Amino acid sequence: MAYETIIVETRRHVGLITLNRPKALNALCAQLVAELGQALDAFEADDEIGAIVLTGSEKAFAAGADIKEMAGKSFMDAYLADFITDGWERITTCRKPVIAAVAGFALGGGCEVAMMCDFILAADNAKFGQPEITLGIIPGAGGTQRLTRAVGKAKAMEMVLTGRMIDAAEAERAGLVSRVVPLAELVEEAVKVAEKIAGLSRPVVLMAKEAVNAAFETSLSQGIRFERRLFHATFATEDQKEGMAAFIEKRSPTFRNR
Ligand code: CO8
Repeated sequence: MAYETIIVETRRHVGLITLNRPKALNALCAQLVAELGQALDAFEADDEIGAIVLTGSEKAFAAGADIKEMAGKSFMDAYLADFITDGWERITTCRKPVIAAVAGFALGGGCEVAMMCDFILAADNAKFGQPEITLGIIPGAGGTQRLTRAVGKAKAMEMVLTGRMIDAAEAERAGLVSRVVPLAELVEEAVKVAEKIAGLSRPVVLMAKEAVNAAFETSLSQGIRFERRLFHATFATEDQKEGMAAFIEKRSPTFRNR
């Protein structure tokens, strides 16, 4: 598949997608969003791939939706085309884990795309923000919802109402990112984490991801019930037998994704 706005590579059992519109700081134009969706489809369908890393450049993960593309849209253009469902949420339907490796600016739609991933590893130069208000719009790809769930009302409200950016250290303190690493190590660290996940039992990884995601959609008691059912289901896998036997025999497990 020939892509023009992203670079797609495979590192062992990891799919690596690099947003690649450097002149526009990886602004998320329609073509990029469509290509991102195609690359995710391909990695989802590839049995060799166990986890996916999504990254940008050292200067920008993505500086938002493409303002030049959006500027002339009318309400009717946006409404009738349902501007946003068009591929934008594809990351959230991925069953395989997707890690965002964020360096530089992750603004507007860029911050929203990072938050759609399962977790964010940030470089020490990362900056997160929802500056839409300064353009006369509000976030439209989950910014008001996912940011609020991640950092709480006070910080989300300030960021969304003022457009203030937060740096990597503040993002880590607020719980938006799982870890901050030196810029030079970001992609390799993210790939290493993804390789670790890819080396575990695929069905059990999918169940773990599904269970954590249930925490955002259910009451505590429903979520715990859901977790319990999946927990029970892990005992039906060969990988559970292998994982526990390997522990008892003091050796490394070989998971067969069964
Ligand atoms: N869209 C289009 N082009 C952009 C964008 C963008 N979001 N961001 C940067 N660029 C372009 C600039 O226009 C410039 O291009 P050119 O050289 O042709 O003029 C080039 O990238 C470099 O940018 P700067 O010269 O501005 O670089 P600086 O280092 O001086 O500044 C900033 C970097 C601070 C990141 C600055 O570029 C900026 O403020 N960018 C806009 C950030 C922003 O407002 N993002 C939010 C966009 S709105 C949005 O994301 C809504 C999402 C809704 C989701 C629903 C979608 C369906």
